[in-house]
Amino acid sequence: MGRQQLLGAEVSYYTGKVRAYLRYKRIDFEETVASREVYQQIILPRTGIAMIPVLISDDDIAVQDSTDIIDFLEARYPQPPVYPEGPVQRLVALLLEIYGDEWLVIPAMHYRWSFTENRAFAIEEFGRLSVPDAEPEAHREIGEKVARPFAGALPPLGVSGHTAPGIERSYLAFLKDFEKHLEEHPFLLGTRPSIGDFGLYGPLYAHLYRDPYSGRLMKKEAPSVATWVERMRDPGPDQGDFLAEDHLAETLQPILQRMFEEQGPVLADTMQRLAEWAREEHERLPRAIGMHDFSIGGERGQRAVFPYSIWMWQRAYDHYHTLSGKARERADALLKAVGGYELINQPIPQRVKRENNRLMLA
Ligand SMILES: N[C@@H](CCC(=O)N[C@@H](CS)C(=O)NCC(=O)O)C(=O)O
Repeated sequence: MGRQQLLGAEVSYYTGKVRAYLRYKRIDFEETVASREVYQQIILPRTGIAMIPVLISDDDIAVQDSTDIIDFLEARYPQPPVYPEGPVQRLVALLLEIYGDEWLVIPAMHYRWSFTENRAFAIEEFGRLSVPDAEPEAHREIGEKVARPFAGALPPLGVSGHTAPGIERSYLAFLKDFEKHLEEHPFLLGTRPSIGDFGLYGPLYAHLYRDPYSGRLMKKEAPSVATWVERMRDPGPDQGDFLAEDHLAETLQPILQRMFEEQGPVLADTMQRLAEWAREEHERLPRAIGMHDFSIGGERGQRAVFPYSIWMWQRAYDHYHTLSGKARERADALLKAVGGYELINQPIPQRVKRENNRLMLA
């Protein structure tokens, strides 16, 4: 097979996730910077939306969405699989992908856009990637313009002066827990990465490692997390294995517990809100359907309701509901211990699907 083309950027969250996956799988690919020109000439015409990352496969199929890209490639390059065979390990991998994709985006965006040093760094980068040939002075100006919608995503994500201390508390507690886990295990589930590691790498690379202020913070507070980022970025030749017999390290429990405590209520409420929304007539499903309350690190705030999260949740939910017998018992014991049992046993009243890169009611 020939080469895959990845359209994205170093500063981009979800591009990092796919890039790490491609490198781990040793898939031959070329990365093209998503400049303004690339958006106009390739991304928009091929996908209909202004989002990265985009994969243009070696047989010219365009795929957007980091999860869809990974699943598309996983079908073509099954070895070594990033979805563990072990049912409990697979469940945990899917859960932590959701946590990385849909929850750690809160600290990632907060640190990038609320701290002057990171913000200036990101703006310069946005400018440089948007118009690579422009003069350096033009980068800041163009960067400011291009960055505006990203920085503007803070209120919908629930980042405010009020929630900021909670976001930082929650992130630092996560770092501490992940640090403890990584002191014993190179990856979440053993000596090789799973879809859960790729999900966490999204926020933990571009924003929380690579942005200068957050990078120093990570190296100081959680040096093993920084080393894990480097291991994910440049995977060595040894491909390792998942822990035998579907074993799960106990050090993952506090991480899952925090996920269910903070993100769990948001997922539950998003499901209800989506079902209510679906009872009325609408032309199409927007990215956000109103606002709801949430708590993070002990602070309460308001954030937008994102139906996309339910598409991610369906993956973990559907996997769990295929389990029976001993596997189900083991999954249930874990879920009860980390506070996720009720949520995963709550039927999804309105499902969603993705078609032509758009989310819609199923
Ligand atoms: N769930 C999508 C999210 C993609 C995404 O949000 N990409 C960002 C860059 S990292 C983007 O292009 N945002 C533009 C926008 O939100 O309009 C994925 O996994 O690919």
